[in-house]
Amino acid sequence: MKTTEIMAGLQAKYPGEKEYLQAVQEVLESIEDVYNEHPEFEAAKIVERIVEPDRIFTFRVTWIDDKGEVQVNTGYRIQFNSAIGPYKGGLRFHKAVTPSMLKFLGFEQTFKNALTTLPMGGAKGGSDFDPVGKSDAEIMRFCQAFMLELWNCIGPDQDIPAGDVGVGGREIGFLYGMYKKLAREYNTGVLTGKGSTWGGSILRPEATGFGALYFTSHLLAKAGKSIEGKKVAISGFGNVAWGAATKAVQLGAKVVAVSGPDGVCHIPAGITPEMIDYMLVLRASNKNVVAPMAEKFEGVQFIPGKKAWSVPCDIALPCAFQNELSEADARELKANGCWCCCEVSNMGCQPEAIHFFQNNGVLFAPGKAVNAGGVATSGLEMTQNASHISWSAEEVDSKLHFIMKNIHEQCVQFGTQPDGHVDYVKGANIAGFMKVARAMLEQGIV
Ligand code: 2IT
Repeated sequence: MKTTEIMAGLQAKYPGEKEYLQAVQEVLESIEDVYNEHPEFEAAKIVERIVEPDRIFTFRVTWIDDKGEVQVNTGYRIQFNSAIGPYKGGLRFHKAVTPSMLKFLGFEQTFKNALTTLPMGGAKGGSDFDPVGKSDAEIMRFCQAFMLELWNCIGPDQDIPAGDVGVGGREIGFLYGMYKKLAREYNTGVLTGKGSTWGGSILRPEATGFGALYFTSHLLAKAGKSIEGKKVAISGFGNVAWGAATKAVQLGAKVVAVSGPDGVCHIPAGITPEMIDYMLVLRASNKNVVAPMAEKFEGVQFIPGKKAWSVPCDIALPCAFQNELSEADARELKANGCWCCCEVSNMGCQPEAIHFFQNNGVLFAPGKAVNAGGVATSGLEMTQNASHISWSAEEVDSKLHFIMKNIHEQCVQFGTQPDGHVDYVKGANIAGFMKVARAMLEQGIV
């Protein structure tokens, strides 16, 4: 296998699918050497098969807004790979959603899910529906219309969606309510991220952020460092940023920045629990702005148009969107003293930013390892649903911690270079790939 050849083929076949091609390129570069040590992979065309989704559902979603006007959106579910378990992955509602975006996310999800140690295949879905400025009633009607098509493609043993950008507990509730009506299936297992009184796992809302900080702690410990007393810059203010800020503070770090599309809130003395709670209010407002935090709290300075990466910090945690951190941002972070970046958003860093970090002594770990605690806890929710039980916060948290420790160990096992340093990008990609590839090989040519 030659990455350049496979990429040339995919570029010709899917011109313009920028995010998908970027995600595939990163994985293939990492695994090329290891892959070529296995002629049985080449014979079974594992790479050619693993880069193509198993199937893609595309459907029209028609709904009526508060003014009585008919609105039309497009919905998707991409069932990417089922080699190690049923399809599993989130739904993204965002105006920029395209098949390319969801293909990149489904592809990443396949390897991420493999890293979790749980039996889950990869999937992703969503819609170009823009939640910004919508009322709760509009969000409900959209979710119901979306599920009218999606329900037939999913099931507790086939495909189990969850949240992602623009889809949180409120949306999962509306989606699940409609699914039950259509499927007449009441065993709660079909979606994860549910409310805790109707099948949801305790700690699922916090899990992506908590898991990211557990991973970061292991990475720092391996490098002989600790998070205590360090300045942390977080981008975003949604569910993932909220969980990350909560755990960072619990571990003794000082969160000096959270951000939104409108700018960054600089918090020199560190975020307080009240401000962390307020992030949830901002998310629920559907306005997609972070500026009101500076109006509400003293000690918060809002800088319009700036990213979190302009705030001096030790540790950068991208928690917002793909490609949110550019090479210029990476240079600014480094110049301001940053020495570690753990990517929490999916593909949050542009390839040039990752190369800059890696070549300039900034510790870096990729999203598919760092943020896997979210889907891992979804897996724990599935287990609880299937056995009709509910675990305590302590039980879920200790399982999540164990999983993140294990993911870190897999990265070290597969990513340690001859000079002793750990390449976490290679480690995560090779570990995830080998598990899925071996499973595909054992299941024959399908
Ligand atoms: O990117 C992700 O891992 C998620 N959005 C969570 C997926 C899930 O099924 O919990």
